[in-house]
Amino acid sequence: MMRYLLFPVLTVLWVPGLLATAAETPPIVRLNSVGYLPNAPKVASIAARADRFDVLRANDGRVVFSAATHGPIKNPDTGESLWLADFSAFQESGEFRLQAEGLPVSTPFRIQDHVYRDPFRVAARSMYLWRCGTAVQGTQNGQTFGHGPCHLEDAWLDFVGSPGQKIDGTGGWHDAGDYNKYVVNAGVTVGAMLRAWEDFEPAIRKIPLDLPQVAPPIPEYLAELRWELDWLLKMQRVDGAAYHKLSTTNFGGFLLPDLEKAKRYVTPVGSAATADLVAMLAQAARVFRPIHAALASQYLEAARRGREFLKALPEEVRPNLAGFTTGGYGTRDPDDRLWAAAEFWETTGEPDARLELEKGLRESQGKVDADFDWGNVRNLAVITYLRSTRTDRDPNLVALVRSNLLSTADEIVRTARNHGYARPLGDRYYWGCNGSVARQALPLMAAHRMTGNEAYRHTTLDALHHLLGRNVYGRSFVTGLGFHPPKHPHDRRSGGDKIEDPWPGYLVGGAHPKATDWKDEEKDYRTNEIAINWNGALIYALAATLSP
Ligand code: 9MR
Ligand code: ZN
Repeated sequence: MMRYLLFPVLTVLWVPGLLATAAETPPIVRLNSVGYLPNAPKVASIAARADRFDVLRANDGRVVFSAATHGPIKNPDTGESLWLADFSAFQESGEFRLQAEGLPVSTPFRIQDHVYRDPFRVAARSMYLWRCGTAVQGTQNGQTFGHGPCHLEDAWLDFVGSPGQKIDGTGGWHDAGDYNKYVVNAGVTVGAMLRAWEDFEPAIRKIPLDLPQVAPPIPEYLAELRWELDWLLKMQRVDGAAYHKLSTTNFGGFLLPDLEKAKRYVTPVGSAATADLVAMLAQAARVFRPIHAALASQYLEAARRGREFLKALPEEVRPNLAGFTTGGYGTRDPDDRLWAAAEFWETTGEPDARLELEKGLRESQGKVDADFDWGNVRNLAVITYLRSTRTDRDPNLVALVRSNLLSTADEIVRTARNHGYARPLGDRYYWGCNGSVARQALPLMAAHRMTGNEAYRHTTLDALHHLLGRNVYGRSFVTGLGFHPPKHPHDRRSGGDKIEDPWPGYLVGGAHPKATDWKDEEKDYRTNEIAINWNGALIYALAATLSP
C-alpha cells in the first residue's frame, strides 16, 4: 500500500522550490537522509506518538519492514518526547522511506554499502575548494562553483617589524567563511586528515576525488594535504618559529576571494602555532616518506627546526595579535607541545622526543578527552602514542592511556545511547560543536582498532547520522548533501557569487548555546559558519565508514 500518498500536502512541501515553507515545519521523522550501511544499526527519531512504523520502498511504497517503536523517551536538550524506530534488522539495499501510522512519511534515504562514498568525496573536495592562491572550480548538483587566483600578495611583514616588506605566504586553505589563514586551526584539521590517511589509507585510495590540477603519483587526498603543508613551510621563520596567523586586520566583506584586495599580514610568532606546525610536518614526513622521499625530508627538516626553537624556549610564547580583530585561536601550548613531541618521536624514534611525550602524558595522568577541538590537541598525541609499534614505550604508561581511551570511548557510546538523536556529544552545545561531534570519531575508531568492539564504530556512525539529519531540525548540516541542507552558510564565497546554492560539502558549526539555536542565516556566524577544522573532522568520520 502506498501509505505515504495519504499525506500529499506535506510531501509537496518538500519539493525544492518550497523549502522555505518546509523550514518552519521540521519533518516528524528524523533520520540520516543520506542513508545507512546495510549491516549497521539504523534508527530514526520520531517527534510524535507512534506505536509502530513501516519501512516502505521509495519507488512503489511497498512495505518491506515493520516493527514496534520504543518510547516515549524524553530528550531534555530539545524538550521533546521522541519515539525511536529501530530498523537495524532490515538489511536490504535500495531507496526507502519510513512512516509511522497516521504520521507523515519521511524523506527518502538509501541503504547501501557505498552510501558515504560520495559524501566523503564531496567533503574532501571541499578542502580543495578552500584553496587560496589559485583558481578553483567544482560542480555539484549541476552547478559550477569557482573563483580566480586569490591573495597573491600574501603577506606583509608590517606587524613583525619590517613595514612595507613581504614574504611569500601564498597557498594553503582559507580558514572558514573568512579567507584568513591560521596555523593553530590548521593543526587540528591536518592532524585529523593525516590520521584518516594513517587509519584508512586503502579505503581512501579507492575513492577518486576528481580534483583538477592534481597529477599522479601523489594520491589526490595527499596532494590536497600537501597544498596546506607547503603553505605551512612558508609560515615558518628561519629560527624555526611559526607565525601565528596570516590575516587582514579586520574581517572582509562577502566577496569572492579574488576580489578581496585588503592587505594581509603575518602576525608575530607563537609557541602553540610552532608546536602545531612541528606536529603536522613531522606526521606528514612519515606519511609522505614512501611516496615522495624528498618532500618528506623537507617536512622533517622544518619540523626539526621548529622543535629546536621550542626546546630552546620552554616558556609559552603568546603571539601579540594587537591590531587584528580577526580570528584569535588563542590557546595554551602544553597540549600542542605534547602533540609535537608525539609526532616527532613516532616519525624519527628519537629518544628525547619520547621522554618529553611520556613526561607530558604522565603529568596529565594519561587523560583522554571525549570532546576536543583546536584548543586541545592532546588526543592527537595520545592516539599516535597508542598506535605506535615502536618498542621503547613505557608499558605501564601504555596500559594507563589505553585504559583511559577505552573508558572515554565507552562514555561516548553511553552518551549517544542516552540521547534522543544519538548525539555522541550529548547536551554540550558550543561554537563549532558539530565539528566536535564528528571529531569524536577519532577516539572512537582508535578504541575500535584496539578492541574490535563494533559499538565504537556504530557510535561513529551515530555521529554522522546526527549530522546528516537525525536531529531536531530533521535536516542535513552539510551543504549540498542530504535533505534540506544549509542554504545560507556564513561563507564569503557562497554569499559573494551569483549562484543560489552555497558551495558544497561544508559542515556548519551548529546550534548553541541551546540545542535549538541554529539559524540557517548568512549573518549568523556563531551557528552557521563553516570551517576547516569541522570539515577535517567530518572527513575523518566519513573515511571511517568506507570499506577497504
Ligand atoms: O571555531 C572557533 C570557536 O571555537 C571560537 O569560539 C570562535 C570565537 O573565537 O572562533 C571560531 O573560529 C572562527 C575563527 O576565529 C575565524 N574564522 C572562522 C572560525 C569559525 O567560526
Ligand atoms: Zn585566498
